[in-house]
Amino acid sequence: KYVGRPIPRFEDDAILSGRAQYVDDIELPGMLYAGFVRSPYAHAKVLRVDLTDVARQRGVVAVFGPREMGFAPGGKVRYQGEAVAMVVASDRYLLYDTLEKAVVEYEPLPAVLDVFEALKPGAPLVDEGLGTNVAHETVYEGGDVEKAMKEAEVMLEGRFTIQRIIPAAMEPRGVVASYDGDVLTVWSSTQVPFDIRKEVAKALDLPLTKVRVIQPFVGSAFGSKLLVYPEEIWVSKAAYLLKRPVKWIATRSEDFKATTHGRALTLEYKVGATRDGRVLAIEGVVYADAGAYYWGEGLADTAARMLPGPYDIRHGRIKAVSVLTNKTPLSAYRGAGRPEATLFIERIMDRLADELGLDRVEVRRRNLIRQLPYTNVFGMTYDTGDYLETFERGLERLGYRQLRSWAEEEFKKGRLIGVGLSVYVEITTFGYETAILRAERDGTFTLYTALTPHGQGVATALAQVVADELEVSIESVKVVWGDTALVPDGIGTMGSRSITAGGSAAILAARRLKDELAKATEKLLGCKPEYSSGEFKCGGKSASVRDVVKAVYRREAEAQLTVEAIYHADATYPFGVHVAVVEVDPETGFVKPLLYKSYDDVGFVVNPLLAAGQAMGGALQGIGQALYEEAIYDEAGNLVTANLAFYYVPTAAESPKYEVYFAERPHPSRHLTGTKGIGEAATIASTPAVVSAVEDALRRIKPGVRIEKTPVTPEDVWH
Ligand code: MCN
Ligand code: MO
Repeated sequence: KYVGRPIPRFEDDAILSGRAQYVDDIELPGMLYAGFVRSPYAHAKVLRVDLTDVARQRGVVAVFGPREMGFAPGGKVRYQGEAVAMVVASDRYLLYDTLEKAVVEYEPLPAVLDVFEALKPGAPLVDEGLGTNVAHETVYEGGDVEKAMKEAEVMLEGRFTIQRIIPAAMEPRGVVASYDGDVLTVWSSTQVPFDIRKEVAKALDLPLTKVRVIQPFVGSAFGSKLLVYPEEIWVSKAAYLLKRPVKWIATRSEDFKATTHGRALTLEYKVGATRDGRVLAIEGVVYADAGAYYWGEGLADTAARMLPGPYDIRHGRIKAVSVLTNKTPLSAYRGAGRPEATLFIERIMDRLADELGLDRVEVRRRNLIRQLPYTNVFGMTYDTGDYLETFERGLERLGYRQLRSWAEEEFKKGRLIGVGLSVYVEITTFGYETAILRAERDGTFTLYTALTPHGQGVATALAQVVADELEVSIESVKVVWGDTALVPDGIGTMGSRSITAGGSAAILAARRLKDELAKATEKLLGCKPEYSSGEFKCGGKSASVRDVVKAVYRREAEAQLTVEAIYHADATYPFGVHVAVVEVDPETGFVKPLLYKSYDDVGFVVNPLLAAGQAMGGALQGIGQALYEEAIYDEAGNLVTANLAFYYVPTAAESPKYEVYFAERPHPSRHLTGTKGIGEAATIASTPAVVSAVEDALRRIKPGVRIEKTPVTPEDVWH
């Protein structure tokens, strides 16, 4: 059995040795380089784009303005960094010089940068055609809020903002496109090759078969590469028109402005509870600072629907509102709506505990859902789990009580240490996924997946799953991903769905292949065989998989040696409890994360090494959200934090010590793998745990202090 074992990623050799091919490693003969002229204004009419001077520059092969490519729709730009022109040159260095020669005349317009300003009557409109800055609005409702609020003995009211952040994948976005006169091939640093194929085919009016999209190695994405971006279309179009390969690689600052941002939600809430700490009702509004274009991200909606979290809250009404502003468009970032919901509800739980003089653990214990499956007040059905039991075992395993008394002891010695706690339930997996499995002539197997891993090590996990199902050695299973020419369709790696949706598809394919091989064996041996460990046996005779496959290729028997499976994987909900320990330096205001411990019930764990890696990396991103990262704009709409000198992504130096545990009594999902996703869980749980820890520390010197925003900066610690 390979499932359940900490097998190192077989992807690592290529990555660590520098042989893995990323999009910028692709060099083709006659390659041209594309660059974009981007708006310095957050909001402006584009009066004139004159590229005649650019076109005359040495090395420039083609220029494209708004008319050719549809830049600046409606004759205006809506955020700093929006493209207004594209230049294609024969040399990358000449290219950047020539971009500066573009003449663009703007008429600056007042920019609106704050959600609440944008909602005021008379606010500048980001999209005049819409007639309002509200791009999307839905009310989620259940139970009887009015009645429950009347019964409530305690009322809390407040507002909490989780800041806008920049996904900052190590590898910026980039595209290469090449047209050979028949097929247009596009390589992109993406999570969604199948979507790109669809959109490029549509834009160029080509059949799907004439567009091939390849996802090379991708240096992370964190959800920021799950949209089809305009650059992917523009670069494809340029390559198609010019009949030469074209490459575009974003610079870091360009990537910070032209790749979607995340989070940026505000909750206004009213909570009604009993005096003994039971939450009866929650009511409020979640606002998303959606940026300049609403690309249907639905973040406020997910946050609203997941707001009750793992707690049994029977009455609720939350309005989700996405508001346009003159900033980079908002979209998914690791967790996409669930980190926000979890931070909000966990802050509320902490506050309720404090108001009632209850222990933070006790408040949670009293509100946790008792019986699964459970449909929350907004219609989300949590599938499996035993929250109370997992919570108690988790606290025990993480040594929460001991950590608290240790912090107490250290305080007597002059150290300011805080211990924070968070509990979460989150939603993972959706849609279908495709797997194709082929038995090769030499007795090995190739799995083609439509998943698009970009750091998770999914290929290794898929090999484990397939090797177990076929009862063969893992060395005989090769996994191939990231090419629309090899799999007909699929969705990709996102929403912590890969091992659950794609792994289940792989198991389904393996079962079908075994059936096919059994059919062929029956022909060969003349009896119905049993299969075990790579051997078919019946009536005292036996044949190895390899023999059977060979016989089929020689046409002595008949079977499909390539099978396809499509698996539909509904949502499944992991649950967990996390603990963060921080040290606060009241002099400098710096917060040092010391220790991060997680205890997750993600169903069966396929590869504990990979899953633990996800928990650690995920936690560090949530720590960044809690303490360091923020996309800051000035009043004019300039992105101030436009490079890594001003935008603080946590590094190994800020990393705490991690301890990762998985529930010893997991509650599997109903999918073939029995897994639930782990890819986002720690990002979801860590921000509230860290904020709670900082507050816990600060209370020792400032009783009653309450943290109501992220990030918690040194300035916040002082004040
Ligand atoms: N796994 C497991 N057992 C489980 C669940 C998962 O062994 N019960 C393993 C899987 O085999 C896989 C990894 O853990 O190797 C994550 O699996 P899964 O939870 O299915 O999530 P996905 O593979 O679909 O990854 C997507 C998720 C998301 S949505 C974001 S955002 C994110 C994340 O993964 N972006 C990442 N982790 C990232 N890690 C890296 N390095 N880079 C990113 O961009
Ligand atoms: Mo994601």
